[in-house]
Amino acid sequence: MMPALAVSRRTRSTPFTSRVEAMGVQAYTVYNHMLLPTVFQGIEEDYWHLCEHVQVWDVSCERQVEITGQDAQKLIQLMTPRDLSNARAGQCFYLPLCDEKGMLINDPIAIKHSDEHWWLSIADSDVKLWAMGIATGMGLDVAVCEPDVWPLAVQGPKAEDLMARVFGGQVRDIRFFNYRHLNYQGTDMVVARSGWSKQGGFEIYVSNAELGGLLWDELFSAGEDLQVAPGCPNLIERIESGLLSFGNDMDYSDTPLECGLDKYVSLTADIQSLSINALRSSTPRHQLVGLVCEGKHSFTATGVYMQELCVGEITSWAWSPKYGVTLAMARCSTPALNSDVSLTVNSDSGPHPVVLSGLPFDFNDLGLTAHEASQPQTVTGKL
Ligand code: THG
Repeated sequence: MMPALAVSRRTRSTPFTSRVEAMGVQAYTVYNHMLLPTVFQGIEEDYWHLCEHVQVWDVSCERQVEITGQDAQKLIQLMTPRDLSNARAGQCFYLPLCDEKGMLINDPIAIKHSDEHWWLSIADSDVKLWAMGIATGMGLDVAVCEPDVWPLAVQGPKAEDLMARVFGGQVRDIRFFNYRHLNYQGTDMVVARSGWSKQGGFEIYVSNAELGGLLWDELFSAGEDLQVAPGCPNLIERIESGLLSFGNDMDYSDTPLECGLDKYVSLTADIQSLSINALRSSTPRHQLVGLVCEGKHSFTATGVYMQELCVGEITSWAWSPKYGVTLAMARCSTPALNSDVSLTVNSDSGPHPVVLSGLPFDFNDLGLTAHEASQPQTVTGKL
């Protein structure tokens, strides 16, 4: 039997927890000291549903770190090596946050309200403490806090139709990684086109706990014929889509240049960022890559081998029912990646060869075709 998670004030509940439990959540993880559902019907059932219909996700654990004051933009720029000099209100930005050695601290979505007001919608690490430390140490004119805002994600191909029924047709005009202030029952809410899946959708930054319950219920009644269901970030979908998980695929010991986040690092820009000098002179020691393994496996051991030599470790993996292969993300040493020698991993059934891929996976290039939920799954690639 799986041990249960003992919930207390330290493992914070959310305004949606009662709904999530009434609708059959099967497991939680703890993220930013808060409950995050991980399974409803089953990982594979949830996956197919997400790819075909629409789901409502309690992602309240994506806490907001709010930075306000004269130096707000200055502090945000110090925290990230991504050039934000052209950032406008109404936009969201995926940001690596890095320390003075160039090591990752977190990878939030930043929401710009104005030069003097930003939110960082954080992954699982204590960004508020780090931001407060920099602000105090450098004497910046800012206030840093974690306001009570609970993101609710609406994800899947029918997400836009469902959102239009609840918030009006204006949601259709919100572009990817942009947001608008929309009124819900007299309360202003930030609604962005974003979310931790590649099936399309929105995130509602719910700023009133009581309205949160109402909104949850309204999304479910308005979406009945769209087969709306409760969901959560899905392991299979996010690996297929190449979305990285801080704490799993990268952590405090990686630079963004070692995780394929190069396009969010503005190496040549003239910016005041704590990490930019270190990143300019750094040489990647390892690289986060994709691995594809024929068949359905359980990677209980995480080593990646070049003959007898361990040259890397698997950071996340999942069986892909759509492509009929097991996919993994792995952190591999740079010299091993530049060699022609093939790589192997160990599963519950012994050693297996793997095909190396960039991230996100390019399934066309791998010669893999997508199967629908009802089709038999066979491997057809050049694996
Ligand atoms: N939504 C919100 N907050 C979050 C997440 C989220 N905080 C934690 C975590 N997720 C942060 N990590 C990511 C990682 C990837 C993306 C979003 C958040 C993402 N990336 C797109 C991609 O990789 O293609 C687009 C990035 C871009 O190019 O701008 O969406 O999900 N509120």
